[in-house]
Amino acid sequence: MDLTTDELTTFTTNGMIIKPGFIPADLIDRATTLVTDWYRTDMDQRQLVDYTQLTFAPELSDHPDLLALFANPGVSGLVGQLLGDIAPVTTTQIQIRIPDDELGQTQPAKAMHVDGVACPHLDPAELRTFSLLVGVVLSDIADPAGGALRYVPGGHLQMADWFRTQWSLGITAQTPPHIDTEQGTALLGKPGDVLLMHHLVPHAVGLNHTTQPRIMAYFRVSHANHASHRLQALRDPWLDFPALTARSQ
Ligand SMILES: O=C(O)CCC(=O)C(=O)O
Ligand SMILES: [Fe+2]
Repeated sequence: MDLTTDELTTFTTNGMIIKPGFIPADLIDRATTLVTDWYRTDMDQRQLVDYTQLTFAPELSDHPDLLALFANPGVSGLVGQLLGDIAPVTTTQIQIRIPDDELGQTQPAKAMHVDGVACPHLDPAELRTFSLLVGVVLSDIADPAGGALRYVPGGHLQMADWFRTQWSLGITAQTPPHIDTEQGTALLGKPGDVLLMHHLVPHAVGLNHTTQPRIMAYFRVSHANHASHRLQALRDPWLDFPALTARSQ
């Protein structure tokens, strides 16, 4: 179950690791049933902008069947290997990209960004950062045009450089121009795949031109000390990853 040396090297270099089919099928079935039932019966399209900015199915964010995707020993073990001590994870974010054709409005796209810094809907002087994004794929994502998450491999090092040398708190740009224009690599996958992504990896999402909703569950994980050094963690990409510090030098 451990991350291999190659995977740790991939994480250091690319800022992310994908573990295909990592979550047991029964946990995935319970979570997908919950979310797809909500999608069919409880979703209120008038709240689409809020859902997209924050979370879909907000009333399910602490549901045990969603939290179980993170709290199972396998995922916790991987996270512990990267971060060591973590702050408790108490909420799930659900992100759905709805097929364009099913909407009477456009679902807002997300330009290249790192989470928690200069969020368009928040005060740019406020940081809502964390250490590691854990993404669990809950639908088949076979087509990059299906609203797939797009990430920039290695972008965590470029972002840290920008935060160190060009950026200051309160700036509203979410990334430097050379990152903003990147297309990014589409995260394709199947239910049960897990993405472990460094908090500084820039990513974006666009419209879903297919007929299937694209569904992800995300957990934002903080190293136990993250809240006391948010600014430094933007500039030192390994501050929250004690196990990787030596490897990245
Ligand atoms: O829709 C997604 O998969 C990711 C959305 C995103 O980047 C975010 O909510 O911060
Ligand atoms: Fe994001």
